[in-house]
Amino acid sequence: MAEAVYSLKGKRVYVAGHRGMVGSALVRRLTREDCEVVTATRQEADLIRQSEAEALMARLKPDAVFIPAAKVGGILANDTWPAGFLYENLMIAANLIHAAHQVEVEKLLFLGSSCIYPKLAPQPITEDALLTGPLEPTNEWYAIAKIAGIKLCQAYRKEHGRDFISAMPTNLYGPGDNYNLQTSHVIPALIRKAHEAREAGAASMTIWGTGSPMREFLHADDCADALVHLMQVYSEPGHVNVGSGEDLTIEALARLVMKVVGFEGDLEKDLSKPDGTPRKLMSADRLRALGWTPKIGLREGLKDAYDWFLKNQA
Ligand code: GFB
Repeated sequence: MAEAVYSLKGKRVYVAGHRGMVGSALVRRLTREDCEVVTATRQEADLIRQSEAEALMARLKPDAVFIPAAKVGGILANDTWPAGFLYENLMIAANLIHAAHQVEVEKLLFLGSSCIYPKLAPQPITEDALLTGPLEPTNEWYAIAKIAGIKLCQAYRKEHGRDFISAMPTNLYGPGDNYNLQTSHVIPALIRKAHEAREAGAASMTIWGTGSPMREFLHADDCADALVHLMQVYSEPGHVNVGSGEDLTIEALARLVMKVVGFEGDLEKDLSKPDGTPRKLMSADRLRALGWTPKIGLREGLKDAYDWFLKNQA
């Protein structure tokens, strides 16, 4: 178990993007720490606007900052709106990290994504694979913005001695996910498709692509727990992978979701849709060595996500 290097006790902690899936999981998780959580809605401060981000940070004067705020989406959204994914994510990262430096935030954790790694990185992907090869074209825009965020944290550490760190989570899912079939990630899409196929008594449901790409998944509550842990035990320039350490094919995932939802029809494939990167299993070694392991298995996590869907979206 790694030693604590930063205590959240009695601290004022700003969670940027608290209405998103990871941000809301972080706010839930932080209720177990003896700290004061502060947030702001987009109406109060649009983080894409530098003056608003700086004014907010000056008003909140947090001791610690988590940055899960981002424009996020699945493979099709990333591929369809490259300008939005690059511009908005660059602005959020630059505005918040610089503003945190201005108000002398003690500790900051920036969140990225496993898509920062080269498309054909050796598996499992270790942190040092960053910037060793070309990115996956469907999400290079988002990836470049997130790589810039990692580099900003490192630059402010190097030039100004700031304790700013970065974590790169794998594909996440859980309560509060986006269930819009055009913009969502794969898990909410499969849950919704299986649910609607079952309700309609359909003979089949359709997945995008060949079903052969492999993906690793982590429940948002596990992710939030790992982020709070990193905030307390980690203080290095290098980013840390946050994953479950296990992956499966999209077809196997679809069959598991069908079981959880109770849809017994066939699986069809829409080959006009992209597969994206063939595999992106991240090495979990660095995070394990820091004393953290996931607690929510995939089947259990899918049940939890489906419960949330039934209560909030169905
Ligand atoms: O979750 P997803 O959209 O994102 O897709 P990525 C994962 C895989 O599931 C792809 C397949 O191979 C999709 O083709 N898939 C099958 C589906 N059926 C569906 C469906 O109905 N909806 C969706 N969305 N996918 C994203 C990046 O990549 O991952 C982001 O674009 C970010 O930048 C995020 O990094 C975590 O894993 O391909």
